[in-house]
Amino acid sequence: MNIRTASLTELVEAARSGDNRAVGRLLTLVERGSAAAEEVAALTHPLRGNAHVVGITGAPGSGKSTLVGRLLAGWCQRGLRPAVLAIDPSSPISGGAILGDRIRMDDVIPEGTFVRSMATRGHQGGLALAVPGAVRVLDAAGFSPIVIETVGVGQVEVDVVAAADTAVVVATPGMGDAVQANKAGLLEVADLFVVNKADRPGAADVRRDLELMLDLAHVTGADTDDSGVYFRPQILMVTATTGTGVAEVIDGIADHLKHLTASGRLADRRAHRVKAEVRSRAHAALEQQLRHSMQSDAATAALEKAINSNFSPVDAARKIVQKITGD
Ligand SMILES: Nc1nc2c(ncn2[C@@H]2O[C@H](COP(=O)(O)OP(=O)(O)OP(=O)(O)O)[C@@H](O)[C@H]2O)c(=O)[nH]1
Ligand SMILES: [Mg+2]
Repeated sequence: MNIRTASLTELVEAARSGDNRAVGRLLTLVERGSAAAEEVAALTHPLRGNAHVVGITGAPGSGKSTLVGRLLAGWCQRGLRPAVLAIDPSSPISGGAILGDRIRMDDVIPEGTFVRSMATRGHQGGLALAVPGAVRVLDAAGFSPIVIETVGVGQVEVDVVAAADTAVVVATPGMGDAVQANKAGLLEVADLFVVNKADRPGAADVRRDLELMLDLAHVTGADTDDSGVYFRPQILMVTATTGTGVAEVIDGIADHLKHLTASGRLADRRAHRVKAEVRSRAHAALEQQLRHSMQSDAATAALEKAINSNFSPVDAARKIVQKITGD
């Protein structure tokens, strides 16, 4: 099959039968956005919907990529077929990493796994559309677990991780990570904490800080969901560079999936994910209409009037929205 000239249906078929080049091509289309991305999203829904989606986040340089490389190897040993979507905040043009010493995923990929970086800058429609689309392609191709690795700094990145089945937050000694994670809202979304670089001094302090914050959340009931289900995230000490503690992380991730299945929460999380994607797609569609509508004569006239101040911005905005909704 010629990857460049194949139809989207052929590409999806090929991806499903294990052709990783087809998977790569589909992910490129999803990443670019536009009509082809929408068609891929439609063709891959709901082909399987069984993959265990694992979000991993942490500060720059906390060792996420090193950890993910270890997890991939461990999963492969257990007969799984994992894939990774690394959401890369660095510019695709400069290729510049935030830290000079970061691990390139290429260096840690075991055979049989699939790893893909997705640049976030200049992305049409943004991560909110690209990530669910990409996850569905990987799921259709039969990969599981599917890891989404993000640098947990912005709200969008936190949302991406929160939308996973299992959210793993990586903290390290000496960076005030527990406090930072709390501020970023990561404490609420975490299902499992990894204290990485446990070979460094201060790791026990990070653990203690996290325990205290979890205790506090439990006392206030902030950690218990609507149906009263309580799951206390484990805090695992890891040295990703040597692999110490990685087996426990693999077990912890599997345990969390068992909990989700047994408590019925898995269906809720997946429903939440579909809802979030539908919302993002509707949002993008409306925004496009708005852009279009802003160029209309009526919008130009309303803007003109608002600038010359005999028309309030509220009225001008209403007028423009009316053009879209027809009210
Ligand atoms: N001492 C020690 N160093 C580690 C450990 N894990 C990772 N590192 C080092 O930390 C540095 C950053 O590791 P990465 O895996 O690139 O971290 P990252 O979180 O993926 O970084 P970004 O993708 O840039 O956010 C590298 O030099 C690693 O070798 C660990 O357990 N102990
Ligand atoms: Mg990394």
